[in-house]
Amino acid sequence: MWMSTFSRLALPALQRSTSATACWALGACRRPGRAASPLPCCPTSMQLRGQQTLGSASLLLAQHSVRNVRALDEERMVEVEWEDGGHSLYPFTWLRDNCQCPLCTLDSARARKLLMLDLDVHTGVDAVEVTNDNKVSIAWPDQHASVFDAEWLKKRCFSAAARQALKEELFLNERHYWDSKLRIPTADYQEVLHDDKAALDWLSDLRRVGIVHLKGAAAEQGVVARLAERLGYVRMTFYGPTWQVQDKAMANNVAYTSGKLGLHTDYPALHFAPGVQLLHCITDAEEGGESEMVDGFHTAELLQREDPEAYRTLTSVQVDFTDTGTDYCDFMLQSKKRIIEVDAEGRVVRINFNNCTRDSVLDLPVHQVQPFYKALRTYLDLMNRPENMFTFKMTPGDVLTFDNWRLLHTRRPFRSRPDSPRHLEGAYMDWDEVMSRLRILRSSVHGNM
Ligand code: NM2
Ligand code: OGA
Ligand code: ZN
Ligand code: ZN
Repeated sequence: MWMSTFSRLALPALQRSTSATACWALGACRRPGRAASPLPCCPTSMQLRGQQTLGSASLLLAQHSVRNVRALDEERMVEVEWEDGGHSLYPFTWLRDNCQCPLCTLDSARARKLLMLDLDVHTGVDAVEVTNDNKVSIAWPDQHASVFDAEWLKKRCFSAAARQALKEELFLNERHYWDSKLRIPTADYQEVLHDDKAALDWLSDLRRVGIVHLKGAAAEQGVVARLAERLGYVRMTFYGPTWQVQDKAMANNVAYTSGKLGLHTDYPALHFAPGVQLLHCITDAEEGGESEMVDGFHTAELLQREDPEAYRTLTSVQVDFTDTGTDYCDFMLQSKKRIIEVDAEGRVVRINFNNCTRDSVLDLPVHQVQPFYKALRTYLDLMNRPENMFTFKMTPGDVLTFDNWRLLHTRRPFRSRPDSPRHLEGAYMDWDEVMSRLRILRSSVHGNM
């Protein structure tokens, strides 16, 4: 079960994205500028959860067919009128650019062959018509002809609702925020290796909730490598393709001691930090060593509400990170990161913080130093509140898989059994590879979407 504590604050975003999907499914694809009622077919929040939303959207989509087409020469767009009464607009240039014929597309690569150099970005249209098999056919002034499939066009409708729905289908950006009451999503290690539906559920939960507990692996090395191979490949770093978390003499990383680690994301010293972490317990501690996990996106949202000034500081100030040593090979890393990273629309996309590798070099005007510490401390205090922190004790055979761009994690100090030191094996992956596998699994489990 992936169901977790639902942040009240997470709901508005969820409603926005999913109602758009529903509108799209119902064919409410409107012409830009034409007044559409804001959410004409908005279901209740209880209907909105899960990826059935996407599945049902695609099923309904398959029913769309074209009633009529016409070229709007003034606007330089083709207007498609759908059988259900909705309309979509497609710019001439975009249609010519995306001609699906073998001259313009290399089918074996599913990629565009047409060069920008050969695209007339001011092209007109000679004629448009609906074919007998319900496709949209266009004759171009340069004697070229294109034929577009109705479903293909419908999916690429430029309305805000359709774009939002397709974005959600492609990127699954809808997140379920959680706190200490998280009911951690669980999956079986053998099942995710051998069953596509189980693997799809694992990755969907990993994306949406940010953490999944895999049970039932052997207590020996090789498990995280096997999981990465199931999905694609590991993200290599200076700590090797996989790495052993143990209390080591002359440790080259604070994680390789038996001490308490503060809440951190792994590897902010890399400008492109690993997106996903796989952490497998081979030998547990006699005492201590519990994992504490916090939803960095949820708590960033809480910070924005409770202390907007601190939020502004952490989303704007660049902090230096550093990591020097030898492991897979020798390394001397420097990076500059905002601790709370937001995208162009101001949405939080990544948390970057490890106090062990935060550099003493701090490239700030001197008067910004104290406000920075105050903001950081406020965010960490908020995250360390018991109500925001989920605590978990790994036992041998457990694998924690989690979103390293979103979660912060800690380990409590531990004492090993005299004859069997605590041992975790870890590996990183990147979100591109994980999302790639998720999309492939989704199309094989649910049919092509
Ligand atoms: N390890 C576990 O940011 C960090 O240095 C996190 C990385 C050593 C690969 C620890
Ligand atoms: C790490 C880490 C957790 C643990 O190695 O970066 O967070 O439980 N380890 O040892
Ligand atoms: Zn063509
Ligand atoms: Zn870590």
